[in-house]
Amino acid sequence: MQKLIITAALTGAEVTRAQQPALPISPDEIAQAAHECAKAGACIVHVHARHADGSATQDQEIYRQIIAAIQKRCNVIVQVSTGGAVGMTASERLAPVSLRPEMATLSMGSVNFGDDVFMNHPADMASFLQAMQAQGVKPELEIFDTGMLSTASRWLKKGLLKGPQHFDFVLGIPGGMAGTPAALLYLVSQLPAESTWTVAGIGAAQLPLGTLAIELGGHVRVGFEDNIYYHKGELATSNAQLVARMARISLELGRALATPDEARVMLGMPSRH
Ligand code: KMH
Ligand code: ZN
Repeated sequence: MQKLIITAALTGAEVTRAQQPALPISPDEIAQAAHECAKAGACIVHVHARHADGSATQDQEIYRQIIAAIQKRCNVIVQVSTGGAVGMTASERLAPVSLRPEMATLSMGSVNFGDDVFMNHPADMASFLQAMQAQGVKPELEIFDTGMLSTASRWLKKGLLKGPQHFDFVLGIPGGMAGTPAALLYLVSQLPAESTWTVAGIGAAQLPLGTLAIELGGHVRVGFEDNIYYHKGELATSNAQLVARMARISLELGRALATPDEARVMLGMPSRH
């Protein structure tokens, strides 16, 4: 089995300080959290920017500061969000990609998102992919429901996507696919050949789906974007605490952890530029 790649989704666009007092918000706090997660075993950090007041933003300058602050501290792979927050325009969401981060997310379709709709028009998705390809940014394909995986397969057949792809199954969003083992097993059964995949279980699904992914040969995403608790009713003290638990489980199950450089090779990415 491949070594395990742990992604830490540090901040997200929705969680507030009121809900999770340890949520990193400023570029320095995000970089500090990234460094702690890297020390705990994470190879990728999925980042969202926030204004100082905590509101979500895709401001390029804030992303630039976040990326620089992380790279000053550690060698972790920085993956920027192009999902941003519900309601943002496509051009707003795409802004951090021109900074040429190593990776960026690419949502593969629209989905109800709690009481909102997370819109991803096919034309916008295609233009996001084109921008990533032009800038040498590795996309991580975000799958919230089965039709999105079919879209990715179609894009592979058409040659829009080329070579082995890395997928993130985001399971348990109200409106998306459920955070259950059966849902994960189905998605894995539908993956195009040679794909790599990770799972982001939302809320209480984070721990069981992460553990299942370790057993199945997939990879794992944890962090405050998806889950703010360590146990039911007990807030996690940091993103790194959630990473460390996954790292421990993986090692207990006999699966070694990838370093960021090993993850770059596994994901077909160039060494750090
Ligand atoms: N905040 C969500 C609406 C991504 O980062 O690419 C979208 C999201 C996905 O978080
Ligand atoms: Zn995100």
